[in-house]
Amino acid sequence: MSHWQTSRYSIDLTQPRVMGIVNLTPDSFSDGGQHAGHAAAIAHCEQLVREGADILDLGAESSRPGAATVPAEEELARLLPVLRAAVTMDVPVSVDTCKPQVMREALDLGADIINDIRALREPGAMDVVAGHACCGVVLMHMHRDPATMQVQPMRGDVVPQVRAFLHAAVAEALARGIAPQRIALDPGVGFGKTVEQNFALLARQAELGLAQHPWLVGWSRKSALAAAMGLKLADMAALHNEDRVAPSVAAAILAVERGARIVRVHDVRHTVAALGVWRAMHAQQATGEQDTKA
Ligand code: HH2
Repeated sequence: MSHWQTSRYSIDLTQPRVMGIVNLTPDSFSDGGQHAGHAAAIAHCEQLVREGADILDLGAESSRPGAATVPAEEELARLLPVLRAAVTMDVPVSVDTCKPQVMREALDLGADIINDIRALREPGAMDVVAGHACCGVVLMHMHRDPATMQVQPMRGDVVPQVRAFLHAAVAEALARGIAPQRIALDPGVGFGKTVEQNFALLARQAELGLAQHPWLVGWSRKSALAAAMGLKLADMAALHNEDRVAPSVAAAILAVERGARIVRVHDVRHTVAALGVWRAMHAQQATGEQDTKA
């Protein structure tokens, strides 16, 4: 798995990649409507690309705990004007959606990746992705749905449960003719898991297996990080964005160190800088290993 096949790009994963988040929702928990205006959102896409984003991820429906769904027409009205501009920016563009109608229109406009927090479980979603020649797809684990996931989070050891869920999702996608090199997987940090369960998924990321697919992980600004900062869960939402950068970047680097190939982040500039340090160390490790062999 050195590359991820997407509509227009075969993404080289020999280096970890940064997926920059562009939330087009007025109710997003992290940037609360800041980019709701199309022009501001397009400018934000351009800024993330300048900062070194390898992929843009456009989402027009919030999935924060308790969030309500929006009709497809509204999601499309928020998404399409920004997507039209984003596909001209020379980076792969992902669309974060669960709805088959939104997937179809996004792919028709040139989107490269469908990022589905419901792992193509909505009726018709699998048909759209399977019907496309080569778009990439992210299959993510979510327990229940955004409206209810934190009311009754998962129980017990999440690692085998997440592995079994994603194993089944991949099997179904392959059976429907989606080529394996198109599929990336995501353990779904914060989607129906307790703080401890989220950190178990980080600590034991390697145990998730399914190594023939790249892992994409999204720790950015998630409330589970609040516990590590000595805060109550609810206090994370009240924090200034700049105070959420350091824990988010730390979690992204820990995830990469445990094998993640793509990190989904709000703070692209800081994550790219931190990955520079990670890369510099690994380059020396590789050199050292070669010297030892010589
Ligand atoms: N997290 C969110 C949304 N989409 N997609 C993937 N693959 N992985 C994630 O962890 C993930 C995701 C929620 O975060 P955010 O986009 O910041 O918030 P909101 O959904 O409220 O806009």
